[in-house]
Amino acid sequence: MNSGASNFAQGVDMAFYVILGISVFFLVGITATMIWFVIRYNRKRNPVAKNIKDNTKLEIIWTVIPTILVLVMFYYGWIGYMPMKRVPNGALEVKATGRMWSWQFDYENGKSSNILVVPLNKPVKLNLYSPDVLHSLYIPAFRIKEDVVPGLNNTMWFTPTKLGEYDILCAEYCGIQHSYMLSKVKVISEQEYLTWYNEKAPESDTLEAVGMQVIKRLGCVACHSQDGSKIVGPTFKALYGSTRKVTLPDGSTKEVKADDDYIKLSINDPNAEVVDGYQKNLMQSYKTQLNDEEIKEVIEYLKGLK
Ligand code: HEC
Ligand SMILES: [Cu+2]
Repeated sequence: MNSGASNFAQGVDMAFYVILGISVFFLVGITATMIWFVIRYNRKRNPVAKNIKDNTKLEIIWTVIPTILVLVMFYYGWIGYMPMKRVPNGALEVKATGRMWSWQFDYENGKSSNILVVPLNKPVKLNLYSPDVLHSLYIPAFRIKEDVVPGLNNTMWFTPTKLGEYDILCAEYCGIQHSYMLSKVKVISEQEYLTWYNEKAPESDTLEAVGMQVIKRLGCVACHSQDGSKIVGPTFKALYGSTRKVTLPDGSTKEVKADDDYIKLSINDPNAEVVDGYQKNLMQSYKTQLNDEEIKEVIEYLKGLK
């Protein structure tokens, strides 16, 4: 195990080693005693079995010692865990969105990123949000993990104590591409962080290029390929202008042409017209996450994908 890169690493590692130590002690102790008993009390050495009556002293010892050991484990677990629930005032707040199947981090000035960028030695508070199913944000190097639950405002916090890049994983099975829900947390100096935080994303001049950024940022590409292959949803390639059969909520089907209105409907209300051969309820509505302008940009991008 590496030495950890946040303020919680020491407490969590301590609890881990204490419990590991106690477990190893008993594994060795019990195994050795067992082997000794097998030899000492086998039938050759001890032909007549003896009935041993209760022994109060022994019973007190084997009640008190394990109780103390369990409390020791609880104590180290508790002092490692408690600080995780006390967010310091003035922590840098970042909204962390976990969705099928990507992470997105939104900063207070509107900056948005698929990796988490944080300044060294500053407390960071993550406000966890899921628009679809249960996810869990896990940063092993920081020794922290918290569920990202739809409809619940969970939070987590940490202070990064080492420069570098560390893995972010989803630790709650959330569908077929769960294992690809990877990201990074990048810990940089405060100076570099301020530069990063204040730099504007390079302005793309065409709607089409902005549309591609929207699709990447929101992780649509986890379900929609751009090269014609079928993943969870239909490919984006040559989608615009083509015709498809869709199923309406009442079960009837119809043919539709993928024009602007259809694409807008597909994004805002995916279950209104479900493409033949695909499952409904997999894609969530992006109504609250994409405005009309951004939808227009996405449409422009789709038009270009011949
Ligand atoms: C979790 C997987 C998933 C994600 C993420 C997702 N979609 Fe979908 N999408 C689907 C599925 C499945 C369908 C087909 C069923 C349906 O029509 O609802 C679909 C259908 C569509 C269609 C209609 C396609 C066609 O061939 O008629 C469009 C357009 C679309 N999605 C756009 C988007 C955009 C834009 C995003 C990102 C903002 C996105 N999707 C994110 C799964 C997803
Ligand atoms: Cu997940």
